Amino acid sequence: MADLLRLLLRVGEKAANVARLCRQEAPLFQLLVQEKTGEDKNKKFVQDFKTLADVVIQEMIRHDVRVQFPEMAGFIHGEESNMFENGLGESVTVTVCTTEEETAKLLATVLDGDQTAASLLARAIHQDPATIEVSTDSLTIPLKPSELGIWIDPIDATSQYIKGGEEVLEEGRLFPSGLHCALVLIGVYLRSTGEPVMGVINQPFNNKDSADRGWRGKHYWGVSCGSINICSESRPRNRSEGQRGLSVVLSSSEKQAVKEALTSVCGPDKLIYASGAGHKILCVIQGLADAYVLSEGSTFKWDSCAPHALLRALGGGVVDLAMSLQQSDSGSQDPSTELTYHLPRTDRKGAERWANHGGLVAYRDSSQLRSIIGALKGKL
Ligand code: 2IP
Ligand code: CA
Ligand code: CA
Repeated sequence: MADLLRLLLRVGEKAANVARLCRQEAPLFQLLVQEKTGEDKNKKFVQDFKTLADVVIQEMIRHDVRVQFPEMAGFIHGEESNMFENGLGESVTVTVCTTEEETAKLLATVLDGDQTAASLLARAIHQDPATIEVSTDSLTIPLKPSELGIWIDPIDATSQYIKGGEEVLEEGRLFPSGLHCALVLIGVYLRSTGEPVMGVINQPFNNKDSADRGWRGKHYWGVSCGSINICSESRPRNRSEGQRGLSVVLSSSEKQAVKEALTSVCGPDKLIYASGAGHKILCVIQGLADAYVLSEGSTFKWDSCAPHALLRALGGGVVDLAMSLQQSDSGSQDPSTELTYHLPRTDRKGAERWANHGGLVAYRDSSQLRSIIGALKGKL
């Protein structure tokens, strides 16, 4: 299944090209940011453009995976629906066609006849991405496409993507907000058990090239199945927890009770607030924080599947917080609390069926997870 990994890295790079293009090209950028002013007469259509960028990316990934792995066709899910209503109230199904011209024609109908914008998008969708160098050649992954499903979040942290804050990232430092929080997330899970087994994360806006001032991206990947655990990121060194306390990243909207409970295990200034669910898990993967705690059911399977696979490859994971709080203190982590990706909640409708409803804790080290669960027990 190294073929699937290579394909997902390539299609993740194409997705990043589309995301960058929508900010670089004036006709597309205008559509993206006009929403900010809220004064545009055609507001509904303009608001829809950021969703269109998401839909286009998701459909492109779905199309490319389906072409190479037809067995996966019915199991490629994502955040977005491909039914789209244009400014004229017409419903259009957004699909990626065989040729660039056909795709451009279809996109023009969604974009109310805006040929320029449609052609720019279609070109990026059909263009081959730059080659990604990864040492996956000797990698044998014992999985069959007919056993797997995929979760796609075409752009996570859309609000940061639209806002466009530019940060110059520094190694070893967590930057809470900005364009770098926007991520393309592609996660692969086992249909039978729901375990996340492979993940690709593309960060379209990692750094700006000093020569041409264009954005350059970065990609991260991981595979975790059976005895195979490989990740593009290395396991960060464990600093002594006793000396410094844990560092935990949270959503700025996290409950006061959670913040207070965590101060008992966190060092001073070790509660950090950052944007983007995917970005926060990436911070844990990179060792910029020890854990990400979320007490609400405000993330979805497409947010956590890809980064969860990377964390597993590093010896960590993502657990359901509510379930973990109910477990007795046995000293060891119950594997059944890990999030799974194959079953919807039958008592909910729409996107809510796929919410990580119990909240979550993303961690690299299970003893740190135990300290966090211990601190939160009885406090929520
Ligand atoms: C969002 C996005 C938000 C996050 C929310 C996700 O996904 O990652 O940033 O909230 O949970 O569902 P927060 O930043 O408070 O953690 P999207 O941008 O795809 O809607
Ligand atoms: Ca998301
Ligand atoms: Ca999204």
